[in-house]
Amino acid sequence: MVTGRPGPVVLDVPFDIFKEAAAEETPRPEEWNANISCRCGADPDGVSKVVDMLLAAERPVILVGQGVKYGGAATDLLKLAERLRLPVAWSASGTGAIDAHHPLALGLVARNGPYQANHAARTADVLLALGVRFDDRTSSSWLPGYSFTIPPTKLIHVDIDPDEIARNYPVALGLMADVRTFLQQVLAELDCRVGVSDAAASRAKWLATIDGYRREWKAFIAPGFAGDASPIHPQRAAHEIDKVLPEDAILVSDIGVHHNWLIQFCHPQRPDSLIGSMGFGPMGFGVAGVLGAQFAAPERPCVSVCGDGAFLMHASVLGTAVEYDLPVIWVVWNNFAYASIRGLQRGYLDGRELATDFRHPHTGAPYNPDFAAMARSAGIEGVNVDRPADLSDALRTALASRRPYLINANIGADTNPGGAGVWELPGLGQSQPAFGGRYRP
Ligand SMILES: Cc1ncc(C[n+]2csc(CCOP(=O)(O)OP(=O)(O)O)c2C)c(N)n1
Ligand SMILES: [Mg+2]
Repeated sequence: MVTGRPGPVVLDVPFDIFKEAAAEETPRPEEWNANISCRCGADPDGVSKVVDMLLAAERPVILVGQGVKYGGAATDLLKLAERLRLPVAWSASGTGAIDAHHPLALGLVARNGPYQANHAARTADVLLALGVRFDDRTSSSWLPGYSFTIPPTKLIHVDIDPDEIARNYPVALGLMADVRTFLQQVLAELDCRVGVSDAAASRAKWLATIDGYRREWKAFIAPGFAGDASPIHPQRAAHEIDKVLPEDAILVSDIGVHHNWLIQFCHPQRPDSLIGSMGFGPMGFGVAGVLGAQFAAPERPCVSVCGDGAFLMHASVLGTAVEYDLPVIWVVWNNFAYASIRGLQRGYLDGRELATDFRHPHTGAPYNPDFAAMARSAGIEGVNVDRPADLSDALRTALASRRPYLINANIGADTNPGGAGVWELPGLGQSQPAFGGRYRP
């Protein structure tokens, strides 16, 4: 689906259809699509109510999801946020909808989201949710007081898919609309109102409070940036990758614990700077998806960060990159484990582990095939790195080469990214936040 709520579609075509003649020439999809608009606006009374609520709010937060990115609404989001000085948090899928360096950017709301994002979202009096579906990770498994506290927080939920509205949380106001059209309606309504600049100015106290949360969180995570040890500390690895990537790079994440580190510690500047399959989560999305990103954006640097487990499942991509002359880069986050699953086993099964560690049968030492040598066997440059500075140097070299490149990075597996939220596996129990506690209004 390329209109409305976009998403993957399976087309199952029987073989005989391929050799049948079509009655007519197939029209060019972009030509007949161009005249179909799904950008429906919200009910005008609803827009007026939204503006009333935002102007009266004392602790407002905007929460953005995939709908803002797919809906091409990032520019209008920024206009609204700056006009009313509204802080913006995001779900994993909304990452990049606002430049993560922007002073109003709060970060990820999730079990592994930073304190300022989770705490602002869960103490907000009005939450304007745009194109978000409130999945379990974003919502700390819907346990109140960790990601959200709805109610008493008044939720304004805007989505193009009416099935999402009020599905996971009761709404104070639910509006079916295309997010970009809705934002333009709100901006137009603000043009007609008095007191807009007073409302924006009165936000100073709330923003200063949030800055305090941000400082507390920064002090909490500071030690993770410091270590130079080998294997590389995963927080440091995410940081080294983030600092080297140019503004126009597309980082395609795979599924696993590396993904949790990336979405917490990378600072994407554009809506498509950091992409992944955040919902269904199929391993291999990042290993192979980077080829698709490079096809779609031939001039931009495309970098996959993928787990060692997923890379081994999909190593055929090496040949495909050579055949199609795609200068993609893989950073194999080699932690010698299906580490995300091993973490769950350790956390929820009294420390018992099963088949999630990769070890040599005779020595018991961590084992994996030599991924760099695999790359070289395909005619692709492949290097091994063990230290943080070598990781950033290797990535710089890979980016400069404009040729396919594989960096096999030895990264620690025993630390998980902490956050201010939680997660519950039904029947198995609930994790505790690494920072802060439960908010009880
Ligand atoms: C195709 C597929 N199989 C299984 C899973 C369940 N799963 C999620 S993460 C994961 C382990 C990933 O290991 P790795 O690629 O090494 O990444 P890490 O967690 O170590 O960073 C598994 C098995 C999945 N998401 N997709
Ligand atoms: Mg792994």
